[in-house]
Amino acid sequence: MTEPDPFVATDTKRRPSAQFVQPFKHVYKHRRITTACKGARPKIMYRSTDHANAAITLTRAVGERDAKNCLAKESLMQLYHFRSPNPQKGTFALKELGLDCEIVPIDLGKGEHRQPAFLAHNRFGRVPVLVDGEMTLPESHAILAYLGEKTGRLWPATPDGRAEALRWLFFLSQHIMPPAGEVSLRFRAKLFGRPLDEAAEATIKRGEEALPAALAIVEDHLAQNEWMMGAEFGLVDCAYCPVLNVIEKSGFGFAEFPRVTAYLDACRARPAWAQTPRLPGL
Ligand SMILES: N[C@@H](CCC(=O)N[C@@H](CS)C(=O)NCC(=O)O)C(=O)O
Repeated sequence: MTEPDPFVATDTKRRPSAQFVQPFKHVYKHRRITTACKGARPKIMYRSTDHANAAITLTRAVGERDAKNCLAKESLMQLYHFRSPNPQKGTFALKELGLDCEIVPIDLGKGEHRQPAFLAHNRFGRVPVLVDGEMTLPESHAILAYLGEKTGRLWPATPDGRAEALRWLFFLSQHIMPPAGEVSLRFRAKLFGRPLDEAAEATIKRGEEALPAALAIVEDHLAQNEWMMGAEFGLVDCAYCPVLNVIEKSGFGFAEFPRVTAYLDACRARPAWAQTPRLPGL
């Protein structure tokens, strides 16, 4: 006997449109999710071997509009991911927050980030990208801010606290990540077994020369603060840790920056970091 096709509703009275079901076809393979939906039975539980089944069940129960709202609210987020520093900010944060999220691997080595399927999520062809319901969000720091706003955890509650968090995320983007990207050419060359030519050596040197000024700011900040936002670990630390880590793993010495060294060790000692996927050598 052939398996019933889960994408074809047998009850055609309230059959979901193909347009509604289509986006769910490729996701939610092995997850049990619970959905509470107003107007349906108080709690509809389904094993979501595919999300289309859920869409069908809910549509039959409450009609397509409510089912759509319900699923959008209850759906798992998805993080398009590679085990490199920028996506690691997202996975580290998700582990710290204890949030469930489907990790969708994008293999940069195979060029999957340049395929139309991924470019539809981020025209710039970079990971991470977070998808939450109708929202598609590239840029690691925007993702951290979103997770902070969405959960109200590991993120400041006051306007000045939030501005301070953004200040440190912008500082990282603007003043640390560009030279970090340059020095990490050394790490990438080792990872992919490629020799460094003269131009690459010059780029690495430029990064090594630019980093100390920015790291000195972080070093001074850490004189008064255990974590980037003060006494409590937070999402801003989820951004700094993978970047400082790749700088160190690229052979840049932190000897001049003992507080940065201790801070990085403290970040890496967190259980959530141990669970954060990483490339060999990171
Ligand atoms: N500003 C972006 C940078 C993202 C980024 O450059 N990601 C790298 C992986 S760590 C990437 O996707 N590289 C692919 C490429 O450069 O083609 C962010 O913070 O998310």
